Amino acid sequence: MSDSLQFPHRRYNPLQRRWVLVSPHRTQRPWQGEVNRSTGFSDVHYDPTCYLCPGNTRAGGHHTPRYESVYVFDNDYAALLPDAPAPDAAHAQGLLRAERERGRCRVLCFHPDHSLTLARMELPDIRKVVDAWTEEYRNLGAEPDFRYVQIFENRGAMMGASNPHPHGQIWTTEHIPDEPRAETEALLAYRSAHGQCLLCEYLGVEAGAAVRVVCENQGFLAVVPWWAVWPFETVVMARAHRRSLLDFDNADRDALADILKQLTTRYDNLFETSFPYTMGFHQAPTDGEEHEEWHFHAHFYPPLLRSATVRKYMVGFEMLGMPQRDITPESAAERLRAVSPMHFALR
Ligand code: H2U
Ligand code: ZN
Repeated sequence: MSDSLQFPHRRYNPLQRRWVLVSPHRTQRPWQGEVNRSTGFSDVHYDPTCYLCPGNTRAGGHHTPRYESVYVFDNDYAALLPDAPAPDAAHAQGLLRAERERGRCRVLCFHPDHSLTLARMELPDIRKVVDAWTEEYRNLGAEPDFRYVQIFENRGAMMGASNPHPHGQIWTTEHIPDEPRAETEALLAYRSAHGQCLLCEYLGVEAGAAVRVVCENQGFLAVVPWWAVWPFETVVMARAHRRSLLDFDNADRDALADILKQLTTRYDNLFETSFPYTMGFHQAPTDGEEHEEWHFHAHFYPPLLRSATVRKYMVGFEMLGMPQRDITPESAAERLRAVSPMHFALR
């Protein structure tokens, strides 16, 4: 990196059209906090009190069948309802504005084994999760009331996951939520200004520079983006211009399973823990438009900073001004590249 980037500066995020403050000199600060180690792995393969383990009972007396690979069900405590009524007409405009938001929430169990995580699942089993995500996106997206399908995983108690059993969620909404809406607008604006896809171009820049690359395969490139806010934040981009999971061929689906395993393995190895994160896919809205501008990618937002227990807090200037980071994206990527590609618990 050029010497000029050793001093405080701000970096532009063209995908979300905002800035992040980078303060590289602060990484020299002494650290006297705790540096604990805890693997965070369960060695319980079946937990009789887990509502996601096969054969158990969930809230409201629902029964989880003895599933053998993946299992999807409607969230018993769904944040969105398919038939929610519209708020009163008095809220149609003015300062107390409200709108109807219909939707559905689904829970997807990745595997019947309670102790596993994506990082420690076998590739053919992760591939079944990719196929289930694809079917959910296809089916929920085909419902005319729902214009966006958000697939995500909250991993670890630090991120508020209620249960270590390997699972993710899928929420679909009547309106396109703010994050994917902002990205849609940025992708459209870049395309009309440059005649190119922003992420196709960005992928080329990152592959050429190599300094922020964490891992890759034939179908995907994983980088700590130039504009990362979280210390070890990554973006996983499809190498080819794919609008959504529905544009994927068989090789793309295998490659997605592989890159997810590679990346989560490196995350776990970094602090020898079950690395917490929120991850999710951004892809074309399902509002009936073609969305040629869309380029499938995943965001990983992990909270950890220094060890299995020391996390970054978004407080102070970051809540009131803008996000800030000390460790540069380049050194975060270097550290993720330096760990073994083999999971520490499987070695
Ligand atoms: P999280 O661990 O990411 O919170 O996901 C678990 C979801 O499972 C959560 O949204 C749902 C919760 O509402 N759930 C059920 O649908 N049924 C249950 O019996 C318990 C939890
Ligand atoms: Zn379980």
